[in-house]
Amino acid sequence: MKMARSTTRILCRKIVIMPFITFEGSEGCGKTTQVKRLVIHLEKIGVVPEVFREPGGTLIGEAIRHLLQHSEENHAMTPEAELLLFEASRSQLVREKIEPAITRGDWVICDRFFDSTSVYQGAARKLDPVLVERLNTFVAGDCVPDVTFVLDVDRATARSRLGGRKIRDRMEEQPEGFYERVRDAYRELARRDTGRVVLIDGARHVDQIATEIWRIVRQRFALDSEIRTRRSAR
Ligand code: Z5A
Repeated sequence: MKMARSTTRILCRKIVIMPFITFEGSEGCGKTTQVKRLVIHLEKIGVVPEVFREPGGTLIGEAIRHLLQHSEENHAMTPEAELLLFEASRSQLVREKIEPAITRGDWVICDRFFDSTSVYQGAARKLDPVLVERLNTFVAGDCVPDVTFVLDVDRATARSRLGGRKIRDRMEEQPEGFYERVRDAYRELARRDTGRVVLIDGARHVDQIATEIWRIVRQRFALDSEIRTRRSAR
């Protein structure tokens, strides 16, 4: 199954563009806002992407999301159980939604993916990073994003943006050092994987960030020539 999808993808890349794009960063960095902005840009050129979020995106995934974030029982959750629940949600999402969408030739955008696990459970929770990477590979297989935007903001900025939220989830109740490790780990990821991961200054105005992301997407997936072709065909 995985090999078949991979082959299809390589063959199809020459015929249709079918990128898999993920957004990452600490809570309140503005990911969800930028996912919506990118969708608007894409829809304007006739591309309707499939959009998912993690944890969640499937019936099982949404149930796991509730267990992880808001259920009454979750205060006793161990870091190991948390890791496996995030991976379980992703396993469901990859097989039920992402792989079929990519195979159909759809664009896929995901609000968080396996980098969140490397950063939150690996770096911030300090679980064995080698084990975390093995689980990520086991679950995602060759479903690796083509480009990952990491929105980088400091803690004060993120907090001020989330200040109005009345309901805080379990993941938002960590000590400050936890969030410092999250930010550092995302920056380190961007330094290590320059081909895939793009660090974006998320402290700027929403429009500026959206413009930069759209420019990068157009460049990476050769959309400018596609847009010109469509215009001249009108
Ligand atoms: N987690 C994990 O530990 N391991 C994993 O493997 C996975 C996840 C997949 C998911 O939480 C939690 O699970 C997350 C990581 C963990 N926890 N933490 N901490 P979630 O899905 O509920 O939420 P989130 O992913 O952390 O995102 P968020 O809190 O919803 O924020 P966001 O998507 O980054 O930001 P936003 O919703 O676009 O913006 C937040 C506010 O800021 C909003 O009012 C916007 O209007 C405003 N905003 C956005 N951009 C700007 C700019 N540029 N300027 C000013 N204001 C802005």
